[in-house]
Amino acid sequence: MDRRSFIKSTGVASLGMGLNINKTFSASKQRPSNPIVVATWDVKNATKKAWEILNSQGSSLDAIEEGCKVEEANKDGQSVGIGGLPDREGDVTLDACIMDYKGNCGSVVYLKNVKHAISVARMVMEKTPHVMIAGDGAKKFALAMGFKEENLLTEKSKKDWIKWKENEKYQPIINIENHDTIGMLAIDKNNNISGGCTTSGLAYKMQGRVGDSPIIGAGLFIDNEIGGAVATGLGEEVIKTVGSFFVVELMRQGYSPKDACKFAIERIVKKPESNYKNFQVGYIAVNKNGETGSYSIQKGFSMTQYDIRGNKTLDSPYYNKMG
Ligand code: SD4
Repeated sequence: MDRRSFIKSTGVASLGMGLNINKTFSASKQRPSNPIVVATWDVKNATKKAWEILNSQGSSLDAIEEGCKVEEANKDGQSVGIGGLPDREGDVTLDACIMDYKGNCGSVVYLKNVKHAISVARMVMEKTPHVMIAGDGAKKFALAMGFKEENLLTEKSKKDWIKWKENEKYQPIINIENHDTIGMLAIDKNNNISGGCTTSGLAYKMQGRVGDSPIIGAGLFIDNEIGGAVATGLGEEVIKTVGSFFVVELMRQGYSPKDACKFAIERIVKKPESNYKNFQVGYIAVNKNGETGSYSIQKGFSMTQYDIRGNKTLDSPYYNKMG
């Protein structure tokens, strides 16, 4: 089944193209008939876990946390949780954030030795008066909350890092094909939207570097009246355009999720002297109707969607047709 028939389009989308600037999303009172979860890249085990929770009356927030945890615990995934590729000094550092349907959010930055960064982010949201906690403080907080300290650098990631050190290319390598940083959006049976994002960031990043993934508005944004969006790829470019917030605000103006993602990608590639051919950014989005969409700069991005029709990974439309 191709994406066009898989993702139902509405008149609202085309009407909204650049016209309804101040219009509140007109279909926001409609309820989706089923829960739905979408995630960046091919992460069917993660969407399956989230779907099980959604389908048994669980909240979108629980679905997001448990779904993201599947990838964080997967040692073979080299851009999230345990097994994530380290920074240049060999340290694995995690960034994550979570946002619920009430507009609450929590985030951890530069977290070491605790694999479930998404759960720590949720604890920041629920147990502290703050939104972001970083570095040593984040780890201290996690351990105080009962999280287990463990070595996140697997033998495979250590080997890859040692090999990388032979040349030590200063530029981060943007592997556009095999990311598994996970950004996830879910709507539950009560029609409430939550989202999360968790990553070990760019492989071999400078020590202390933080990407878009833990930054609310850049890596993730949820507005329960409108929808949600989450980003993957070169975080610096997402931060510069406050990408996920932008996608949600475009949906508020009436853009379909796919068109909103496309517009936000074009904002990046059309910047003066953009070197977009050398990096990847991808967005996925869902609106209050349960319509979904994605768009990326390069070929190779995908979105996994689990709804009543099943668990499917869909190739994303993309901007750079020249390769
Ligand atoms: C970052 N956006 O740290 C993340 C990396 C990523 O798939 O998404 N990788 O910039």
